[in-house]
Amino acid sequence: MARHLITSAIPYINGIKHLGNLVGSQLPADLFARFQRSRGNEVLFLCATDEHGTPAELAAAKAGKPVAEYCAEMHAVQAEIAKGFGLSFDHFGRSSSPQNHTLTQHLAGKLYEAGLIEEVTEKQVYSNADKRFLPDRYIEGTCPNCGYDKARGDQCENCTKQLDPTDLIDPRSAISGSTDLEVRETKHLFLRQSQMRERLSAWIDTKTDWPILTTSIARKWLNDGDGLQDRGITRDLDWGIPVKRGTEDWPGMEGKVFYVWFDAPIEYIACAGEWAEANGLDDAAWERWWRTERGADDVRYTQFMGKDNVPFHTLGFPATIMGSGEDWKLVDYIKSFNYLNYDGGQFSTSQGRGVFMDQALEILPADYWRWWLLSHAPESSDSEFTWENFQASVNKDLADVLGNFVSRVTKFCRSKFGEEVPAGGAYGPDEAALIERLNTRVREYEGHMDAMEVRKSAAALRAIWVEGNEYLQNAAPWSTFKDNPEQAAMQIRLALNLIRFYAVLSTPFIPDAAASMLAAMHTEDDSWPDDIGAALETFAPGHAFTVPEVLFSKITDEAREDWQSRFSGQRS
Ligand code: B3M
Ligand code: ZN
Repeated sequence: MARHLITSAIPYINGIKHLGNLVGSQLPADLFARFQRSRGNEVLFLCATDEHGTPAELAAAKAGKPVAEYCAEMHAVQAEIAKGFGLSFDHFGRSSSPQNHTLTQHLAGKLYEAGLIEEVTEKQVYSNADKRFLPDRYIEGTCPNCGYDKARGDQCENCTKQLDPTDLIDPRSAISGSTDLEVRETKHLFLRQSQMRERLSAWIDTKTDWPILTTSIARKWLNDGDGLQDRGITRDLDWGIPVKRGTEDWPGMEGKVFYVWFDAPIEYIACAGEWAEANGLDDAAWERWWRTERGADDVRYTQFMGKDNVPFHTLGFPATIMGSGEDWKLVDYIKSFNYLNYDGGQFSTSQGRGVFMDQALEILPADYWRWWLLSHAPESSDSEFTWENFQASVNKDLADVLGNFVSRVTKFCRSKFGEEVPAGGAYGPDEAALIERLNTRVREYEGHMDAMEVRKSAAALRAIWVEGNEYLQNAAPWSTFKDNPEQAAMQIRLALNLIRFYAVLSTPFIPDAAASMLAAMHTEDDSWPDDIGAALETFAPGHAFTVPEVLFSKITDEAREDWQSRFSGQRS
């Protein structure tokens, strides 16, 4: 049995995420976690809210709440929505947890001992109007790289370039809008990433199986003139993890906190500790996932994230854990995604453009969204959500292909044989041929799922559903029934077995519908079909079932138009 540690990029606390965020990290991570569990592997799937830094402070200020209170509330909100989408985290933690405080301070201490942290007196932007230093996102201005006029002090949202606040052209305070800014001296800690350039480069070179998107971004940062610079890991903020080395105070760093991008990835580790605590387990229980000397050597660790997060995961976080000199597990595979666009433009949290996770669940069940998003995941390039495409895909794939199959088979059986698996006949050459085809397709599906080829997996699954429809169409039990009821009974028995088989295979994509299918078939047997023939003889004659409610309703043109106009403007 393999052991999979799986993490999704941890979403910022500052509001509800849009569907583009979802498909770029949490959702494909869930697909992979569910698949590995279905295969009988041991999985620890972790996610958390990213609670520090300027995004949290700004959002709390906007909501008129103390930041700790705001974070606690938003964590609960995000956890609830994640549940609504069927995201099967083993734990949904918080980067503000005591575990993360301790571990972040501990790792900073180790990096300091290893000579990888430098104390630098630097010049920073100070706002006279706001009477404070303005780090990162508290400063907006024009990007020196692409000219975008709403670039933030840490990164340009438009061209993804990482920035320092002092790089911005025409800077202004994001708090007050004031341009009365001056540069003052203040002391900060820098992680000497540049010292680790060769080690990181050699490590990336071994990752020949990683998506090009991941390695090309990593190489760009390693090799560009401005690549792998030493990076400031402290900030002048109230909210965050106080700067300490281990448990000791750090002289000169009073009142400062670690930079959010320093402590956020460390939460991947701390979250395992939170998971253990929440489940009454001891330290050994989580360390076997994270410490190579305590069993994590045989763990396969996969991270999921959008492309803008790749530099921090290929370079920043590995520099932290390698540099500590301790036996932390390094990531084995980074699956990264391009962007999902929305109806001719970009999804935007700041502008409230597109469909957000809470709104999506208000209008349709999670599985509709899961199916569309995963089957259109922005893997090799950016992809686009349009309402027409969404409607077509839901209506065809889910309603016509899968839903209709389940409904036809169960209703036909009920009308001719009653609500139980009928006896009579034996599988013949047509059934053997179907089993053969399904065998090829299921092995192909497994291959794509193992490789995290999300779109190809969806296409393979759909092809498996189509096989059932084609079989039914050719077998035509509704006509065989007249002359040869035994033959029709056998065909329907196979089709009823296919419903369970489809539920099992489809669970990673559409868990709620799959659960309804298993419930309709009165079974809890969700074992993976290693042997297709055997899987299609699970139900003995006489096994009872219930005709289920409609699995997927079609999206009407009226509903589509209604949503189209409702979501065209700003989120209210
Ligand atoms: N919170 C950015 C994002 O949500 C950031 C990811 C942290 S992963 C350690 O896209
Ligand atoms: Zn830019």
